[in-house]
Amino acid sequence: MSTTGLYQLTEEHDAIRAAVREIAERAIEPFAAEVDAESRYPIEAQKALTAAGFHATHIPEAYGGEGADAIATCIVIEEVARVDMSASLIPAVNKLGSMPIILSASEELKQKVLPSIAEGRAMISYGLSEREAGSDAAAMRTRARRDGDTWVLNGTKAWITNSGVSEWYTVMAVTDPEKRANGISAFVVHRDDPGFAVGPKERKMGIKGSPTCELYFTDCTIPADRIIGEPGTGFKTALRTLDFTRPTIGAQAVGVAQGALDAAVSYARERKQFGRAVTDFQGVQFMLADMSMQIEAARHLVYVAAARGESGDDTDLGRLCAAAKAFASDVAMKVTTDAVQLFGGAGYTQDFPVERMMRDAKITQIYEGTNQIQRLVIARSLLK
Ligand code: COS
Repeated sequence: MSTTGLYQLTEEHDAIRAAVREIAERAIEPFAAEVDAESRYPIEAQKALTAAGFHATHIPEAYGGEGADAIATCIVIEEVARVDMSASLIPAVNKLGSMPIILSASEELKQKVLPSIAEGRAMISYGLSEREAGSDAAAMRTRARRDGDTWVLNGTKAWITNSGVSEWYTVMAVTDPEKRANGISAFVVHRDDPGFAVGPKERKMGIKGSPTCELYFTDCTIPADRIIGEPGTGFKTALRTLDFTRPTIGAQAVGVAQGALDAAVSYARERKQFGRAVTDFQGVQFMLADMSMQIEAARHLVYVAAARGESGDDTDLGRLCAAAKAFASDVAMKVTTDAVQLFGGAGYTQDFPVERMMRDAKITQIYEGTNQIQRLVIARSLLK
């Protein structure tokens, strides 16, 4: 087992962080409370991120993208999540949806889909889960059968992030039911394809600005060349994708936790009780110190995992990325909960952002694999 995971932040990484922070604070944060309260899509964020080229920085230059490395992509997501987690799903899901194509699609399919995402003309979502196939993703029931020059899809996908606003969907479906995981294939579906429909929006606890819906496939017919890789390789592509994208959920978690800590520090500085600033009390100081310590540890683990994915050395990639996602999201839940606590009664109201941040943080422990599944992946790697 390799335990090394060196990374070096460059001046370019610092410049990206400064640029995204400026955009996030100017063009995204002012709308975050309203986006949450109205459960509406953060269109201002999409426009601002796209105008600055931060909506899908990971797309390689060969397809019109920025070709940013995995740490840079994490920094973008982290800085957006610091002010609005819903908006950070724009760059995060563009990476999740397109990674199967980047990893495994034919050159023709890459050329067809990736430039539209890089140029900001289209977004892409990822369709793996079903109501009865969440953690046990290989139990999916959506089917795809070959029919001449087409594939015909039937079934329903559930909890699909940014559905409705995305033009493209990477969809995993069973092509050979007898082979279970090795009988699953991956496809790219366009929202205008016949037989494709998006269901109503789920009413969620948090990330209310990011639409989550079911996808319906009713004899949905797509050209044969929209399959990603060979038939039967879709499940491996789906899991390998998650190895590369779980650090982005870690980055989201670090971002929302940092946002909550920053808000808690400024509130605690101003708040007076018992005739003095609450920051004079060690009980408050120790809470802030713990929050800072945990965020810093999570941030480094996320960058280590992201750098491992970038390095081409796949040793332990799954374990590191699962660890980064699980650790950072557990930190986000703890830190945002403590931030609400530090605000006292005010923290429980919608007058301050920490209430929203605590609700938003919860999903990072659930999506892209529950933290129980992350621990299973880590344990399997240790015990294999
Ligand atoms: N990369 C590539 N291939 C992988 C892989 C990975 N990270 N992990 C497993 N595989 C391969 C296995 O080697 C196996 O192939 P062979 O049969 O040829 O050996 C195949 O994929 C099936 O693997 P496995 O038997 O381990 O599958 P399981 O059904 O036991 O599922 C877990 C494994 C639970 C880890 C998987 O279903 C999972 O990650 N579930 C959570 C799904 C998830 O994250 N959902 C969120 C959706 S996105 S919001």
